[in-house]
Amino acid sequence: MDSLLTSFDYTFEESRKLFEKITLIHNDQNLQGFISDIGMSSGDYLNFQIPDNLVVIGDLHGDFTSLKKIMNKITYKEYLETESNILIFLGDYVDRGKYSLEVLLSLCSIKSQFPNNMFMLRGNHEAYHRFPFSAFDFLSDLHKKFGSSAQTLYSNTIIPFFDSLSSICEINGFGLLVHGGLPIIEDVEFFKNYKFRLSDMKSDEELLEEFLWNDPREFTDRNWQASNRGLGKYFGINITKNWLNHTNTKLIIRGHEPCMGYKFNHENKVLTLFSSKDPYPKFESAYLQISKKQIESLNLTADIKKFVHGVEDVF
Ligand SMILES: [Mn+2]
Repeated sequence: MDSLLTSFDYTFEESRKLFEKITLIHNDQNLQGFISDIGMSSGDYLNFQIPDNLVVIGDLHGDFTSLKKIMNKITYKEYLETESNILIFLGDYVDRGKYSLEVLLSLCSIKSQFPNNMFMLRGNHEAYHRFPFSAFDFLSDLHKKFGSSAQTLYSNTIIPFFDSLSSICEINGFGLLVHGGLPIIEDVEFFKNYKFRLSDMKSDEELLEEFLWNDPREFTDRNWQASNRGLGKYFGINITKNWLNHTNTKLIIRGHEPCMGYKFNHENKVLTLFSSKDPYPKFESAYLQISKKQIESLNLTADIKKFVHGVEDVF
């Protein structure tokens, strides 16, 4: 586990090189469209068959302690040695917590060791340059660490790294993993070529904004309403049911909202995971670890809570 701690000692040059290395890995994977026997990558879209084991981690927000605890609990090196085991992060690595850079560099270091089965999805906090918001502290953290070179590192290296992150992961027959939530899709024509649409969101601002910013809400008299966040929308259960029906999946797994580690919405068809604790003392942190067998024998999506583990052993 100590290799994660080395992220605290990275110099400016080492940080720059690591970000550039991972950006290249992402761009290569997207170009080749192939990751492993069970996965493919195409632009913003990752697509897997159900893996032998799946670990999903929610928002970290600069919480290095929670990251380290989770990596210890899953014994990540042994876990990732087997390429059919997949580890996916749901985005929001930076801001709010004390160790945004260290969390990002640790994740990049894991990705460089296990490029084919560890994946970082993009959160709204990794898209500030596309959809600005007020709580973006990451750049000022970089200034504290690297002084006047911070802006160059951010503009020339970190923005291209953020842009290289995929935003969506679909696991066939199981679910969709995304940071925020479902976009408001009311025209069923969308689903005829949805995989293509999901792979090319660089040119579809609205779709990307909604995947990164939307939240589920419990209303049934309408499909959506404006979000209090100022970006994205609140989506209702009809949007969720429609998506799952048309994509032959059972569940949406997303982060984006602090909660007591996890919560369900939309008749247990939307699972929220939140994995940050230090910046959110009133909430709990958790992660999902589930095997292929367990996925295939899930009768009710609510049963997935048996495989959600508290980072602090609170449940
Ligand atoms: Mn978020």
